[in-house]
Order: sequence, then structure tokens, then C-alpha cells
Amino acid sequence: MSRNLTNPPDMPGPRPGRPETTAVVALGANLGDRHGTIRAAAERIARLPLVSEVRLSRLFETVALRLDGPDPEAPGYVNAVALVTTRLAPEILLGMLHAIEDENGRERRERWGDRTLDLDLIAYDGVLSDEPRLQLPHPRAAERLFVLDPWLDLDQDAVLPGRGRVADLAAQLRARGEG
Ligand code: A4P
Ligand code: MG
Repeated sequence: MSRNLTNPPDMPGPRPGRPETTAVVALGANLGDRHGTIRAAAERIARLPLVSEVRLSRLFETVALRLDGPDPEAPGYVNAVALVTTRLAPEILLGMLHAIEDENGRERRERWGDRTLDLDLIAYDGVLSDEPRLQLPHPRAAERLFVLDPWLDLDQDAVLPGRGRVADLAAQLRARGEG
């Protein structure tokens, strides 16, 4: 086959790619070195391809929420939120978050059971999704102070898409004695 190198065929231009957006990731751990695991997970997220910045909130001590309610007898959680600037598509980002959970010895035995690391995608830009594999925003985020408080720590003006201001959601939960 001969090639005309003086007049090469049109090459595709650089792929336009996806614009940078902010993803909100909730981190939780109630087994092992909880603080160390959360900080290491945030650093690991920062090293993912197409992630340019990660801002980690302070770490919050919280009571374990079980399927039947809060359980002060269960190992307590450390929770945090990270604001992730990324060009990864949300489903790809969630797949990578699951891989980081696995690297940290996450076992999926029982729903809402004890865990070395849980990484949930709380929101991705304003995207709404009802897919069981990727619900956006996270369907239980609005009822959880262990998500809303660390998010507010990073951004007092945060908005949960479709649900409203995070500060208002947190105040409503506190007024009802929930969360
Ligand atoms: N999935 C769908 N949408 C999402 C999303 N936006 N982010 C799917 C993350 N995952 C999403 O998740 C179960 C399935 O949800 C996955 O297949 C995923 O594709 P999982 O992490 O394997 O299981 P899980 O975490 O036990 O279940 P679930 O229902 O996601 O639990 P939650 O809501 O994450 O709650 N108490 C305190 N104090 N702090 C905590 O952080 N966390 C939980 C877990 C319970 N109690 C807690 C805490
Ligand atoms: Mg989870």
C-alpha cells in the first residue's frame, strides 16, 4: 500500500472532550484507620486521570446510621466531603470510586453495614439520573447531616440539585431532630 505523505488524509482534530465540572463525593469509614483511609482516598482521587483538583472538608465524627436507625453502639464513622474538579463522565468517576473502595478492603456484605471505606457520588454538576447504577443526586443525601455538614464546611452556598440549598436542608433536619 502506498501512502501520500505530502498530502496526508485529514487527521481528526483533538477530541473536544468534556468540560471540567465539579463532582461532590461523600467519604465515610467506620472500620480500621478511619482518618488515614479518608485522607488517603482523597489523595487517590486527586491522582485519577482527568481530575485536576480535590478539596477535602474537615473530618466529622458521626453516629452510625443503620437500616433501623442511628446506632450509638456501632463503630462510629468518620465522614467528609470532597469537591472534585474533573472531566471524567459521572459513570466513569463512580466506577473509579468503587475501585478505590476495593483497594481499601471494602467488603459488601450487608447494606449500610460496617465498612473500611464508602465513596458515594452525591452530585455531578446539575445532572439528574434515575438509573439504579447511578442515581444523581444521591437519593439519600438530603436526609443526612453526615453528608450536608461536611459539604457546608467547603461551600456555605452549596445547592443539592433538585432539592435546594444545602444550608436550608441541614437546618430543616436539625429542626426535626433528624439527620
Ligand atoms: N449507586 C447508585 N447511585 C449511586 C451514587 N450516586 N453514589 C449504586 C454511589 N453509589 C450509587 O452502593 C450500592 C449501589 O448503589 C452500587 O451498586 C452503586 O452503583 P454500595 O456503596 O455498594 O452499598 P452501600 O453503601 O451499603 O449502600 P447504599 O444504599 O449506597 O448506602 P449509603 O446510602 O451509601 O449508606 N452512617 C454514618 N454515620 N455515615 C455514613 O457514611 N453510610 C451508610 C451507607 C450507612 N450509614 C452511615 C454511613
Ligand atoms: Mg455507598
